[in-house]
Amino acid sequence: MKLIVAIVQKEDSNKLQRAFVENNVRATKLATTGGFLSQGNTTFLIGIDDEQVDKVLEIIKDKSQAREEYVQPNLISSGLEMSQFVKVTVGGATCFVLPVDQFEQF
Ligand code: 2BA
Repeated sequence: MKLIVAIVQKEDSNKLQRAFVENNVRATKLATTGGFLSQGNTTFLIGIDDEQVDKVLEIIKDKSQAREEYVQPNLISSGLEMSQFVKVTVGGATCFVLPVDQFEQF
Protein backbone atom coordinates (compact mmCIF):
# COMPACT_ATOMS: atom_id res chain seq x y z
CA MET A 1 0.00 0.00 0.00
CA LYS A 2 1.02 3.60 -0.64
CA LEU A 3 0.03 7.01 0.69
CA ILE A 4 -0.18 9.69 -1.97
CA VAL A 5 0.11 13.25 -0.68
CA ALA A 6 -1.11 15.54 -3.46
CA ILE A 7 -0.98 19.34 -3.19
CA VAL A 8 -3.21 21.08 -5.73
CA GLN A 9 -4.61 24.53 -6.28
CA LYS A 10 -7.91 25.36 -4.60
CA GLU A 11 -9.46 26.01 -8.03
CA ASP A 12 -8.93 22.36 -9.00
CA SER A 13 -9.86 20.72 -5.72
CA ASN A 14 -13.62 20.23 -6.22
CA LYS A 15 -13.34 18.62 -9.65
CA LEU A 16 -10.52 16.41 -8.39
CA GLN A 17 -12.60 15.40 -5.37
CA ARG A 18 -15.49 14.48 -7.70
CA ALA A 19 -13.13 12.43 -9.89
CA PHE A 20 -11.92 10.50 -6.85
CA VAL A 21 -15.50 9.63 -5.89
CA GLU A 22 -16.38 8.64 -9.46
CA ASN A 23 -13.32 6.34 -9.60
CA ASN A 24 -13.88 4.86 -6.13
CA VAL A 25 -10.67 6.41 -4.80
CA ARG A 26 -10.82 7.17 -1.08
CA ALA A 27 -9.25 10.47 -0.08
CA THR A 28 -9.05 13.01 2.73
CA LYS A 29 -9.09 16.68 1.79
CA LEU A 30 -7.14 19.19 3.86
CA ALA A 31 -7.17 22.98 3.61
CA THR A 32 -3.50 23.97 3.48
CA THR A 33 -1.32 26.99 2.82
CA GLY A 34 1.67 27.25 0.50
CA GLY A 35 4.85 28.13 2.35
CA PHE A 36 6.08 30.54 -0.34
CA LEU A 37 2.97 32.41 -1.45
CA SER A 38 0.95 32.03 1.76
CA GLN A 39 -2.06 31.32 -0.44
CA GLY A 40 -4.60 28.63 0.30
CA ASN A 41 -4.20 25.34 -1.50
CA THR A 42 -5.59 21.85 -1.00
CA THR A 43 -3.78 18.71 0.10
CA PHE A 44 -5.31 15.28 -0.51
CA LEU A 45 -4.23 12.20 1.45
CA ILE A 46 -4.96 9.05 -0.55
CA GLY A 47 -4.33 5.57 0.81
CA ILE A 48 -4.23 3.20 -2.15
CA ASP A 49 -3.08 -0.26 -3.25
CA ASP A 50 0.24 -0.27 -5.08
CA GLU A 51 -1.28 -1.29 -8.41
CA GLN A 52 -3.70 1.69 -8.30
CA VAL A 53 -1.02 4.36 -7.81
CA ASP A 54 -0.48 5.12 -11.50
CA LYS A 55 -4.23 5.40 -12.09
CA VAL A 56 -4.58 7.88 -9.23
CA LEU A 57 -1.62 9.95 -10.43
CA GLU A 58 -3.22 10.09 -13.90
CA ILE A 59 -6.48 11.37 -12.40
CA ILE A 60 -4.59 14.05 -10.46
CA LYS A 61 -2.61 15.04 -13.55
CA ASP A 62 -5.76 15.23 -15.65
CA LYS A 63 -7.63 17.48 -13.22
CA SER A 64 -4.81 19.78 -12.10
CA GLN A 65 -3.90 22.81 -14.12
CA ALA A 66 -0.71 24.87 -13.94
CA ARG A 67 -1.31 28.62 -13.73
CA GLU A 68 1.01 31.58 -14.04
CA GLU A 69 0.49 34.25 -11.45
CA TYR A 70 2.02 37.57 -10.52
CA VAL A 71 1.98 37.64 -6.78
CA GLN A 72 3.18 39.68 -3.89
CA PRO A 73 4.71 37.05 -1.64
CA ASN A 74 4.45 37.06 2.11
CA LEU A 75 7.27 39.28 3.36
CA ILE A 76 8.37 37.00 6.15
CA SER A 77 8.41 33.74 4.20
CA SER A 78 10.02 35.10 1.03
CA GLY A 79 12.38 37.79 2.29
CA LEU A 80 11.37 40.03 -0.64
CA GLU A 81 10.31 43.65 -0.36
CA MET A 82 6.52 44.11 -0.18
CA SER A 83 6.51 46.19 -3.37
CA GLN A 84 8.06 43.41 -5.45
CA PHE A 85 5.70 41.28 -7.54
CA VAL A 86 7.05 38.00 -8.81
CA LYS A 87 5.83 35.73 -11.59
CA VAL A 88 5.47 32.10 -10.55
CA THR A 89 4.10 29.02 -12.27
CA VAL A 90 1.99 27.23 -9.69
CA GLY A 91 1.06 23.56 -10.01
CA GLY A 92 -0.65 21.64 -11.57
CA ALA A 93 0.04 19.24 -8.69
CA THR A 94 2.87 18.38 -6.33
CA CYS A 95 2.69 14.69 -5.40
CA PHE A 96 4.58 12.51 -2.95
CA VAL A 97 4.16 8.72 -2.99
CA LEU A 98 5.06 7.16 0.37
CA PRO A 99 5.21 3.54 1.48
CA VAL A 100 2.66 2.50 4.10
CA ASP A 101 3.94 0.00 6.69
CA GLN A 102 0.55 -0.76 8.14
CA PHE A 103 -3.07 0.20 7.53
CA GLU A 104 -5.80 -0.40 10.11
CA GLN A 105 -9.36 0.79 10.43
CA PHE A 106 -11.20 0.20 13.71
P1 2BA B 1 3.90 27.60 -2.41
O1 2BA B 1 4.96 27.23 -1.44
O2 2BA B 1 3.05 28.77 -2.03
O3 2BA B 1 4.61 27.85 -3.82
C1 2BA B 1 3.87 28.33 -4.93
C2 2BA B 1 4.75 28.44 -6.16
O4 2BA B 1 5.76 29.40 -5.89
C3 2BA B 1 5.49 27.14 -6.47
O5 2BA B 1 4.67 26.31 -7.28
C4 2BA B 1 6.73 27.65 -7.19
O6 2BA B 1 6.44 27.94 -8.57
C5 2BA B 1 6.99 28.97 -6.49
N1 2BA B 1 7.99 28.84 -5.42
C6 2BA B 1 7.89 28.12 -4.29
N2 2BA B 1 8.97 28.27 -3.51
C7 2BA B 1 9.78 29.12 -4.17
C8 2BA B 1 11.05 29.69 -3.87
N3 2BA B 1 11.71 29.42 -2.74
N4 2BA B 1 11.59 30.54 -4.79
C9 2BA B 1 10.92 30.83 -5.94
N5 2BA B 1 9.71 30.32 -6.26
C10 2BA B 1 9.14 29.48 -5.38
P2 2BA B 1 4.74 24.74 -7.11
O7 2BA B 1 6.17 24.28 -7.11
O8 2BA B 1 3.84 24.16 -8.15
O9 2BA B 1 4.18 24.42 -5.66
C11 2BA B 1 2.80 24.59 -5.35
C12 2BA B 1 2.58 24.32 -3.87
O10 2BA B 1 2.92 22.95 -3.61
C13 2BA B 1 3.48 25.11 -2.93
O11 2BA B 1 2.91 26.37 -2.64
C14 2BA B 1 3.55 24.23 -1.69
O12 2BA B 1 2.36 24.36 -0.93
C15 2BA B 1 3.55 22.84 -2.32
N6 2BA B 1 4.91 22.31 -2.52
C16 2BA B 1 5.67 22.42 -3.63
N7 2BA B 1 6.84 21.77 -3.48
C17 2BA B 1 6.82 21.25 -2.25
C18 2BA B 1 7.75 20.46 -1.50
N8 2BA B 1 8.94 20.06 -2.00
N9 2BA B 1 7.40 20.09 -0.25
C19 2BA B 1 6.21 20.46 0.28
N10 2BA B 1 5.28 21.19 -0.39
C20 2BA B 1 5.58 21.58 -1.64
